[in-house]
Amino acid sequence: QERVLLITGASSGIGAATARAAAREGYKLVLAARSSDKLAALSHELGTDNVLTVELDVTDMAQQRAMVDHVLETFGRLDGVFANAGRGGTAGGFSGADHETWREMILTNVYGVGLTLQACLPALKRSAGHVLLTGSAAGRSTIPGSMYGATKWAVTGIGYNLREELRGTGVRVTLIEPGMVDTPFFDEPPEYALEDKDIAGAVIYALDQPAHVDVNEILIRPTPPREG
Ligand code: NJP
Repeated sequence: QERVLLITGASSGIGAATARAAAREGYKLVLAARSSDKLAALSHELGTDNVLTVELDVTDMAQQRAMVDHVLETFGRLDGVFANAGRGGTAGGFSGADHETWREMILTNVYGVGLTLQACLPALKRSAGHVLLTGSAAGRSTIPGSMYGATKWAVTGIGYNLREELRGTGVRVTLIEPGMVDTPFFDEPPEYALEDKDIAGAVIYALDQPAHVDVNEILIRPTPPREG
């Protein structure tokens, strides 16, 4: 039976690259983000009938629940959720950053992940499915003045606490923790960075392990350039 994978933040970057990789692996896909035009273009590119696109703002619980209802009506099951939607922060540190940007970022990166989980967990428990979360290397280290990093520390905590809550259900939880990835997340390309498909490969690796293998977390950083 083909497995059904839902990806939030599927309209660009890591989420879109994961959709491409998962389509090659034969997954049925649910692609969710706010930009329905980009999702439609990606679905067209994938060229398969096994794709459902859903316009979703992860901060809206009614939309999250409607999405899961739509998934179950369409595919009858849900096997994996990649809670990947997220946004960056703003310069200025704790003394001076724009606090309205903080609000949007915390709502998207932390609250939105919680809502995706709450909406999806009943279906995932039925299928003994898999939760994957886009944390960050920034959720494992310190960045001076970074509220963004703090939101990703929260995602690390969600992963750990969720795994304990789900113990005995068969549902696995994997934290995907990228360093810099060259995606539209950045206005300017980073000096050196991973590619979005590098992260997609890690997601597929974790998903494709046999049921007795629980990949807890994958931390991936770009290799610094050779000197000299
Ligand atoms: O960035 P980008 P990435 N509701 O901007 C969606 C983390 N990360 O792929 O809604 C629903 O290409 C947005 O879609 P749209 C990062 O924190 C990155 O790099 O249409 N969706 C788009 O599909 C994030 O968690 C790096 O605007 C919402 C997607 O999120 C994840 O990787 C390093 C939304 C963002 O795609 C993917 O980011 C790292 C909302 N309210 C962690 N708000 C890196 N790039 O270096 C945004 O450690 N989206």
